[in-house]
Amino acid sequence: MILIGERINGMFTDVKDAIASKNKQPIQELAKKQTEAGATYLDVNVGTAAADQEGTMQWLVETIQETCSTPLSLDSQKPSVITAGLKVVNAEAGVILNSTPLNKKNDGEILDKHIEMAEQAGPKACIIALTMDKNGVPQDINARVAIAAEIVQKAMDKSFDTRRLFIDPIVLPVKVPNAQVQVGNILTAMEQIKYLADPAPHMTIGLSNVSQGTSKRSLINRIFLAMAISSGLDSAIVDVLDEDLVNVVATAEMLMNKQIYSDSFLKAYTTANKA
Ligand code: THG
Repeated sequence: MILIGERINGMFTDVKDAIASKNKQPIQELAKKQTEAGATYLDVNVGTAAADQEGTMQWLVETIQETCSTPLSLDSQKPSVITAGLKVVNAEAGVILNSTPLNKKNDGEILDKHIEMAEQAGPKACIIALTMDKNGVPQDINARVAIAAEIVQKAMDKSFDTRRLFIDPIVLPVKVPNAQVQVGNILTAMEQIKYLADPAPHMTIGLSNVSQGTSKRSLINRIFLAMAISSGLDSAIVDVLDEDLVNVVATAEMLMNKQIYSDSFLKAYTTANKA
């Protein structure tokens, strides 16, 4: 399972404050802690508070890279913010261009641009493409799969290896009125999306979205993660500092025969995955 640490996101007040005061220490601490907890990539999202999103992305990337060599996932729906991040990122060990919709009313064919940018960034650069287009986030299974098919088609047309593509069916909070049905829709969509290409694209989600505003966040996150792994999820943006959540990943993968059972399977997983 490819785990992308979610914590360096301006949505969290500690990160927002660090950005506002240009205080490197909390950012570097979060980078190191998430790496030790087993993050394959660190998501970097400037949030919405910063006035200069491009400059903030560069400051975050440079600040993290001063202490940590874990590959980064540059997270923004604004192509100019991704471009800014790519100018300073070390992409040798990998980088993800995260939160790319197929296309957008004001920014045009974003996925086309991002595939070119990923090619320029290096052979290990990947893209997380959202099943989202100029009409917004689809609300049913077929529309999600149809957009995913267009995403895969674009990658194949441009000879972009489908293994460098992560498809994200967009998780909505279960608490949003009338959105509860979306959780099941996402699982069914994932089961279909993985057959769109051979080799299959990766499947990823922003796990914590599902529990936003609820009273039992970590329980909901853990159960949904296990269900999604059973539906083909092989990557997720998660709170890797939640040790029980990482144990869910190890257990689900063992139950799906992706890791051999031994009495110490939890320990074996964490030793293999922790830096
Ligand atoms: N798909 C992709 N990328 C994504 C998302 C996605 N990136 C951002 C987000 N969604 C995933 N990351 C988070 C990070 C934090 C939270 C949810 C998803 C979160 N934050 C607290 C909240 O809103 O309640 C912040 C409050 C706090 O604790 O300080 O839940 O879906 N590709």
